[in-house]
Amino acid sequence: PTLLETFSSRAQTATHPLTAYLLRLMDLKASNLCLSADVSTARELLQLADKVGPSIVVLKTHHDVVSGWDFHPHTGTGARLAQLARKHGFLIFEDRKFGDIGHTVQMQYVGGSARIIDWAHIVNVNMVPGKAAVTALAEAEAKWRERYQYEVKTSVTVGTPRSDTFDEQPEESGWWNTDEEGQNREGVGRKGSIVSVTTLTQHYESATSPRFPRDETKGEDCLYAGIDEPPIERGLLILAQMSSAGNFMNREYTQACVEAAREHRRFVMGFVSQESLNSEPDDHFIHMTPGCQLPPEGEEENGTVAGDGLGQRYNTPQKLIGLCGTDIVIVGRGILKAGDPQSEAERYRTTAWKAYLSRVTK
Ligand code: 5IU
Repeated sequence: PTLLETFSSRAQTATHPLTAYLLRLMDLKASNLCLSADVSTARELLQLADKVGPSIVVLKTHHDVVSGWDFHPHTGTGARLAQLARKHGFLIFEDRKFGDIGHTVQMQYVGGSARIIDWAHIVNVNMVPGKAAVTALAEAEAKWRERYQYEVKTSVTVGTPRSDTFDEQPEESGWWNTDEEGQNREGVGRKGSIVSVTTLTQHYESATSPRFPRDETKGEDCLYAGIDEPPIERGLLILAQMSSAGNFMNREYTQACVEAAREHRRFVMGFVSQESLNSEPDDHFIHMTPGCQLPPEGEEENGTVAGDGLGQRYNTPQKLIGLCGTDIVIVGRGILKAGDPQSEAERYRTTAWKAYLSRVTK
């Protein structure tokens, strides 16, 4: 699409179902803001997500900087974030920057204590090890989804709670149903252990199926009427350009990222980049951009803001969205360090949205 095309029109042509969903959400919430929720405790993270949720369309996490992260698949931090995502209407982006060989990144994506794929709609990959990491993650997601759909189908067929067992688990089931102690607790068991189909479905509904909020208090007039829960598909962003000074991602590298994205259009939603990288007619990628701050309220802006002294460089939403043509700005400390993060998030939302509006009405 050209830089003039609106988000709602791009939602019609997007290749990835989750991108189409996100673009519709952006249009409905009038937001192209992602909060980088870099706080250090799980408690702060959940409080923040609940407060800022109405202003954002994406919540970016680094689960490994959060102390007290609860790995429980039903009631843990990931599951509770997924609940907040349903309540407020945003997608969760775990900024994991996978960067290992294919086999390893598959395990890191679906396994471990964190089981990122269960609660994060979006993850990203560092392409340094080569394109195989993208293929490997795509394969892991396809397998996970097949499994998910199978569970949903089975439970629908069964209909009512079934107390008998589900013990014909294939070898790879250990991927997704082992809790941290490997115990068969609350229906989540070790590979080969006995798990009821119903419990598994409940597990997915609570932890992974990001059902869209139906705010009962608002009924049909709810703010986001007209949009449903997101599709089951997970999405990937390729890290094509960085905001930090002196990074090693040159033009050639960025172009290789674009090629990898084109090879996996059904899984790659787009890029973490500093500019729009859509150049061919079939490119329907979305761009999220970190390194964004606004000058203090009332001060005039000229496109950039001083960096953080550790290599981070900042551009304003006007420059990133309006001139460079990216779609979503990712803001961390600009919002987190404000006296009132909630109203500061609104200031960023309106500024970034204005930049988008002026871009498409040029
Ligand atoms: N981040 C960057 N630059 C990048 C990439 C990721 O800053 O090029 I890729 C992350 C790091 C941090 C957030 O989690 O985005 C930016 O936070 P601040 O807005 O607080 O600088």
